[in-house]
Amino acid sequence: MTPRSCILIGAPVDSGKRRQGCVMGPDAYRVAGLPETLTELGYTVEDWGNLSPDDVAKVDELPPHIHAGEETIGWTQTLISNAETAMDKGLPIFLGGDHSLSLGSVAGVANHAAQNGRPQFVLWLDAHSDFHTPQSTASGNLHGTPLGYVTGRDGFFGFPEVKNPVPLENICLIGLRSVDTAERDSLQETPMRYHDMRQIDEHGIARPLAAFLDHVAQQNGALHVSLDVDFLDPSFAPAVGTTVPGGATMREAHLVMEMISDSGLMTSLDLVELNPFLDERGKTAQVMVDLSASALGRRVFDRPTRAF
Ligand code: B3U
Ligand code: MN
Ligand code: MN
Repeated sequence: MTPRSCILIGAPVDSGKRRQGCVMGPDAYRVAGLPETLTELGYTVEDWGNLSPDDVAKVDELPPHIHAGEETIGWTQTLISNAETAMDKGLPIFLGGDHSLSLGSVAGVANHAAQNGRPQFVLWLDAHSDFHTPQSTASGNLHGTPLGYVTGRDGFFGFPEVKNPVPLENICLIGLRSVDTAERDSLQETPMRYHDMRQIDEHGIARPLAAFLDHVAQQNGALHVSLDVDFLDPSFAPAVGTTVPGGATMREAHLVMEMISDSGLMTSLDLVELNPFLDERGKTAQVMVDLSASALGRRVFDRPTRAF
């Protein structure tokens, strides 16, 4: 069951790409009322403030085009240990920060699940598949690599060893519409469940999600949800560096979150890639807070009970 205590972990990671601004993300979620919203839903809320990365010496083995590798290694170290500790106390919500924070958040929660004898599952809500390695990424931006890292792909020199790689069968990606050729080729060889927007247009978003949630429930899994702002269509969520048109609507996104809440399976959550510098009067921060509320139990009615 979803715990009744939420731990807010500010992770103002801005090292995973060149365009700056995600450093302001954690505070934007606070200003948009995330702590109060969770309290109103009946949770005890602990705010651990904003973390900072460990200091890391130069790593010569990383390819030269990798941007700010050492800083991301420092974040990964800090986040792994904070994720492990937070999991004992409640449901951590990692306030990003760009998506490179998930190298640490996911590796950390997976360690905790392994210690408790539970399989770890990951739901990746994103326009991108983020399955690169430091060698396969053309951009050199490490926010494109977290799924590569946490599944135990090679080439992450200088990063903490991934003690409990997430099995590929335990990962579901929804919202894909921008996948690089190198990622696409490796993705297609894996047993991951990946669903692009075409599939969602054709079959709806509920079907693949329901199938995945059933699978997690059958195995008594711990479920980490990683929500990238660009999962949403930029018309609803403009505050992101990598807008890709054709994303999820507000209705699809809320439905996803409500189904996650109904399942009672979510054990940790990332809110990533919010760049408040690009926002329109706080609109995107507010949308992310509202979606978090749906994932944590906010409803119009308890359950639809009346026939029509
Ligand atoms: N796949 C591209 C673009 C990208 C990945 N994640 C985001 N953008 N947000 C890359 O740079 O790896
Ligand atoms: Mn992403
Ligand atoms: Mn993305």
